[in-house]
Parts: sequence; C-alpha cells; structure tokens
Amino acid sequence: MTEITAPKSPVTADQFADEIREQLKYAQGVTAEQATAADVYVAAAKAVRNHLQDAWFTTQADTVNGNTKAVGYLSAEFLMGKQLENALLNAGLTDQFDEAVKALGFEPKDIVDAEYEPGLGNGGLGRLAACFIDSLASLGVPAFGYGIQYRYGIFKQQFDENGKQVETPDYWLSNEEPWGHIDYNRDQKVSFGGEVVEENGKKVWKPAWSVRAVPVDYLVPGYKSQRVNTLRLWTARSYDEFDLLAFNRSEYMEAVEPKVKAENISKILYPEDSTKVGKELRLEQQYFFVSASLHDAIRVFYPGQDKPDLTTFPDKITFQLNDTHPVIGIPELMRILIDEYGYDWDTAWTITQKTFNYTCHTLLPEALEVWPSSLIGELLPRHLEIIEKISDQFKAELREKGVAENTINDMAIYTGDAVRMAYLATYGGSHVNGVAELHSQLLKDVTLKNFSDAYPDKFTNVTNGVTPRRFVKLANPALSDLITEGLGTDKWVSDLEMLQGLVPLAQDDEFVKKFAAVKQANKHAFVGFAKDHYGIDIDENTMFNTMVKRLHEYKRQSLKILAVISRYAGIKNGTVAADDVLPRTVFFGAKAAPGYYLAKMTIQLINNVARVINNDPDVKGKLAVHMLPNYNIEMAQNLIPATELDEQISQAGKEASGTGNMKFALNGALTVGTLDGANVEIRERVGAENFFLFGMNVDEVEALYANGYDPAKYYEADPRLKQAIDLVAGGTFSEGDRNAYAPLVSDWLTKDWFMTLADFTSYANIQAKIEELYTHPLDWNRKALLNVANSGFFSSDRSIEDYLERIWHTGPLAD
Ligand code: NBG
Repeated sequence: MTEITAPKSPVTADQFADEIREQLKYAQGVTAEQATAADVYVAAAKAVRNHLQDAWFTTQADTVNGNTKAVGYLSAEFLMGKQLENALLNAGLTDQFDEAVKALGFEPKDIVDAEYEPGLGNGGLGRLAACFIDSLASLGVPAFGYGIQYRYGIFKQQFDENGKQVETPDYWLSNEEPWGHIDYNRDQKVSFGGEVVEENGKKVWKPAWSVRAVPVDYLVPGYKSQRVNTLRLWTARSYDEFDLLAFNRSEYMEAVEPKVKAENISKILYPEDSTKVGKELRLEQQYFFVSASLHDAIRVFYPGQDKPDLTTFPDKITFQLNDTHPVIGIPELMRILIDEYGYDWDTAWTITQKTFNYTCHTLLPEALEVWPSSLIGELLPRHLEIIEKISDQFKAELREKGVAENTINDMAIYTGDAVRMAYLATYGGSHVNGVAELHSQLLKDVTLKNFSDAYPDKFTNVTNGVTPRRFVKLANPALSDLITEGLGTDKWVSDLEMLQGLVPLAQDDEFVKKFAAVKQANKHAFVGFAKDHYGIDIDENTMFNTMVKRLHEYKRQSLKILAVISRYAGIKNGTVAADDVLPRTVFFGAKAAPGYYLAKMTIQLINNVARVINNDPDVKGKLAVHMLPNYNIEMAQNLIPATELDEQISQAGKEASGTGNMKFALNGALTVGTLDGANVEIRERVGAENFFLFGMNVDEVEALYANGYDPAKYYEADPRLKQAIDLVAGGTFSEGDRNAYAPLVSDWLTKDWFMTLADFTSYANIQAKIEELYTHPLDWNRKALLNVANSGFFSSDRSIEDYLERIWHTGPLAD
C-alpha cells in the first residue's frame, strides 16, 4: 500500500460558496438568486474541478518525467456513474460543499441529484473499468483510461402497458456537462479504407477517408492520494465540416454528409453485453479510439520528438486490453512502428508484444469477437496484411514448438475468412488473465486451452474488485459510519482488508443490532427512493430480495421468476401454510439487448407476474414483485445497501466473475448462489455457513450436457416447477392468452441450454433454509456482518495491486 497522506482541507465552506457563486455569475451567467439546482450543480462541479486541476498537472508531469511506467487502460466502455459526490469526496470537499449549498439555499441532495448519469457502458465490464481507474488514482499509479465519449450511452429502459421493454435514446449531453474538457489542440487523425500500394519496395497505405479524433479529458481523482489521473474519451469530428460546392448546388443534405458520417463513429454505444455483434461501425469505433490512444501515448511520452526511440515505449506505458474490443491495437501499433517510424518487423513485434496484455471477460464462445476478413480488408487493408503476417509467424512459432498441425489450425488467428480477436490478443501480448479464479482456470482448461498449453506462463488470474469509495463509503454512509466506529478509524476506505477487524464484533450482540438498524434504515430510505422514482409503495417490513444485472439466459432470471411463481401458487392454493410465509419483496432490475428476443420476453413475463401478484389480495403482505426500470449505477447505489438477500444464480461455468455479488456482500446482504465466477471466492472468504449455495457445479453441468440434457424430465419430476411453468403456459400472466409466452415455455421444455429446470428443485429447496434463518434476525445479521467483514479482498484496490504485481510490473509514483 502507498502511504496515505491526510486529506487537504483546501477551503472553508464560505470560500467554497463564493467559488460556486463566482462560477454561477461568470461561467453560467446567472446570479445566486436566479440559480436553480441544475445551475448550482454545474457551478459546484466546475468549482471542485478547479480544486483538482493542480494535482492533475503535477500528476501528468510526474507521469511523463518520472521513471514509473504508466498504465493505459484501453476500454470501449467506462460506466462512471454520477461524478459530483465522488469528486467531492476525493477532493476532501464534502463538508464544505454541504454547508456551501445550504448557504445558497439548497439541499445538498438536490444538487447531487441534478447530475445526469452518463451511461457509457453496458454492465460489469464497463463498471469494472470505472472502478479500476478509481483505484489506480487512489493508489497513486500513473494511468490513463482511454475510450470513447459516445453521444448516446446505453439506452434508457421503460416498460409499455404490456410490460415490454421499450428503449429510448439516452441523450446524456443535452445539458451542460461540466466534467469533460474538450481539447481541440491535442487531436489525432484516424484514417480508414483505401488501399495498400508498394512504393520503393515499401508498403504504403493510401486511406480513403479520415476522421478527427478529439479528446475529452475527465479528471480521475484518487482518494487521499493527492493524485489525479486522466480518463481520455475520444469524440469523432469531421475534417470537412461542410462541403461548400455541394451546398452551392443547393444539395443541403449532401453538403453535411461527411460530417454526419464522421460523427457517427462516436455516436452510439452498442447496447450489447456478452453477445455477438458484427457491425462495421463497431469495428470503426474500435479502431478509432485505439489508434487515437496509441498516437496520444506517443505524443505524451515523447513530446516534440520527430524520431523518438520507441524501443523504450513498453517502459513508458503498458496497455491493458479490456476484452477483445481494443485488440485491433496490436496490428495498429505494428503499423505505427513500421510504417510511421521505420522500424523493422522484428523490433516492432518485440515492442508490441511487450506493450499489450489482455483481459478476457467471458466464457461464452459466441462473445469472443471474430471479424470477417473482408470487412477488415475493406476498412483497414494494411492491418489485414499485418494480421496475416502475424498469423503466419505464429504458426511457424508453434511448429517450432512441435505443436501438432491440426492443433495449429485450430489456433489460427487468421482463418482466411475471419480474424479471431481473442487469439490475436493472446499471442500479441505478454499476459492473459481471467477475472476470477474459476474463470481463469476454465480459460486455461477449455476456452484457450491450446494457447495455455503452448504458452503456460502467459496465463494468470486477477479476481475482479469494486471500489469501496463509491460502493460503500458513498452508497452506504450509515454502514460506513458504523464500520468506522467498530474499527476506530476510517482507514478501511483505502485498505479494505481492515474490515477483518469487524469479525470479533459479530459476536457482540449490541454491535450486530446496530448493524441490523443500519440495514433497516437503508431499507426505509429505499422505500422513499422507490416512491420518488417509480411511484411504488413498498413494505419495509418484508425481506428485500434482489436480482439486478443484465438480462441474459445464462444469468437465469428465469429461475428466479419461476421460483416466485411457484411460491405465489403455493400461497394461493394453500400448499404453503399462511403462517409459514415469510413476507418478501422481490426486486428485479435488468436491461436486455434490444435484439435479444428471449431476454426481452423474460422482462415482459417478470412485469406481468409482478402485475398479477401485486394486485392479488390473497398474497398481499406476503409477496410483492417489482421490476424496476432502467437499472443503472444510481439505482445500484440505493438498492444494494437496502438488500438483504442477493441472487447470483447463473449456471455454473458461465458467469466470468460478477461484480454485483461483491457489492452486495460488502453491503451486508447474504447471497444465494451457484458455484460460479467470483461466487466461489466470496463463499470461501465469508464462510460456507454464511452463504446459501445451491445447484450443480461445473463438473456436474458438463456431465449432464455429455449425457444429453432433457429439461422435460425435470418439469415432470417436480410438481412445483410443473405448476409454475403451466401457469405461464396457461395464460395466468397474459390475461388468458396461451401464446404470449409460448417461445419461452417451449425453450424451457425442449432446450433450456443453461439448465434452469435442472437447478430448480435445489433452488426452491434452499428457500426454506433462507427463510428459517431470516426469522432469527440476530443470527441473520451476524452472518450478514461476517459477509462485510470478510469481503475486503474484493476491493478493486486489491485487484489493481494484483495487476501491478502479476502483469504490469509497475507501481505508484514517488511523492
Ligand atoms: C462481464 C462478465 C462478468 C464480469 C464482467 C467484468 C462482459 C463481456 N463480461 O461476469 O460477464 O464480472 O465482465 O469482468 O461484459
């Protein structure tokens, strides 16, 4: 750990109020009297940004002039969440802000709420990137996040009157966005298309068109580290704003065409998560941000040098490829080194391989990107040549290692028709890591087995983590205060393993009761939040049971909703005695990719199950279900601290890690889960007795596939399951329409690839154990507290330390 210096207290509340007034007056053009909450938010954001500016400059200078290798985190997604509270916390200005805005006549909460959440990511992968840059800055490690400033983030989710998901565009930049600083003078040119010709025995790429990549810089303040790193998000602009000739011929639409085409590149975040997309624009996006970022790093580290010695590049910065999206960076760096700087192939290869590392975030084969060669050839003809050559060199290397010819073919990076980006990344970088122990093991044993056999030393694991600043300190102030009281210090915020110190307090009934009171207060607060945001009434004296994550078949929201239906049926028909019913409120939150048919149908089913249950007087006070619209970071920050039971119920061997699971454990929820992803490590740490395990493990899943899986057998075997599916099929949740969910029902009964039905019985059975424990609040809360105490490992600070040691081989800047 770095030495943490005390936070500076840079200004008094009065001074900060004056700074806000000044921003209002001179930057916003409104007086303090005229200002609305939205005005004050922008002014406060700018004021706090000013406080971080000097530390940002120093960090940049130290990054370039010091001898500490920097980290470049290349990621198509950064799901940052709202910035103001986090910036205030890290700038040490929270108290001053609270007082200052009160002096201006506002409630701090209203100012914080005025910020519009940027949604520049889909889910776990994008949020992980955001946690990682927070931890890098907090540890004082020089780092750049590089990505895209999409004009439209992840779609906004609403439900129509039939419960169907409706996607609307998320135009997050419609109001002033005070955090990003657009820097027109540090732009980069990114080119596409055209052809490769030979000139004087050299390959020369003659592109057909170019776009201007303009950086928008976001400050990434570390917590108590006095360091401020940079998140540089590129936006695409046209070089030809306006074609005057076309305009003079009064072809107005044509005149703006180049601008429209160029700006399309950074227009929209692809709303996919762990599913295959093969869109030309997507490849353009990937190349756009990666090319601009690599050139930017050369500009930063070799300022003003025409002929820099780029053999030192891997000593200046190491690039982490966040999944396959930035993998085109490998041929791009080769091209830059050879074509732009005149290096020979072998030197360029040595530099490139040293520069990159690759994190894989999936186990679903369909999620590993494969691009048609024809598309790469059209868009990036020079890169395709380089990829072919890399592929040939790789084959030769494998032959030399004595790898069998058919295995070599299986491992081909370039197949003639296609380019496999995961393979290119594995060969083209120094290290490959999975994101949880089990995931990394499965990468070695299954997904990338041949690669691991040929290059065993390349493979390593870094278990994911989450930032304790946002997901404990900010999201759960009451728990944070209690932890600080229990430990006698607040140092845990930057050294989360200190939570271990709470273990003995789990034996102290008084402390456990305080812990229970915090949870109850968070539940109460969420009831208010839900009323404000969704207009729903929730009974806070029910168990809060939550499943929030992207909607995907492998995550098995189906399993949860079938269990809910079964419980509903049981209460209705008296198989579950009324006295035995533990009142529960079940929360779902999930976006489905717009083109993912079964996922969207599952959302519709959940909504309609909720409608039927919530309107049925027979189950009132016993069971309620809510599908909350538009799950995002803000909802997570409010719902997770209020949750008592968390669902992590994916089919074993499918969820790479999960990070929601960590957030819930850290906020004192108990988990019901399978042995999948990071659940395995969470259970090991918090103790098997403090985790509700059910379902098949990876080996059992594999064996069942091998023996031929027949879901109908399970439907026949468990009457609870049969009844639940029959209710769906019979139209109970579709006003009698038996066709409404036919595709879903048919998938369950005939295919059920992720074995929801096979795990149903064990999932339904464990509910009794859960409910039994819940009727003993002290025991339940003791276990929940032990979850908190033993989850310090899941800090993203620890993940970053693992990356530093196992992959990046660098560390914090000297003070
Ligand atoms: C996701 C996995 C999660 C994992 C996050 C972060 C993709 C492609 N993968 O299990 O599904 O927690 O990545 O590593 O989004």
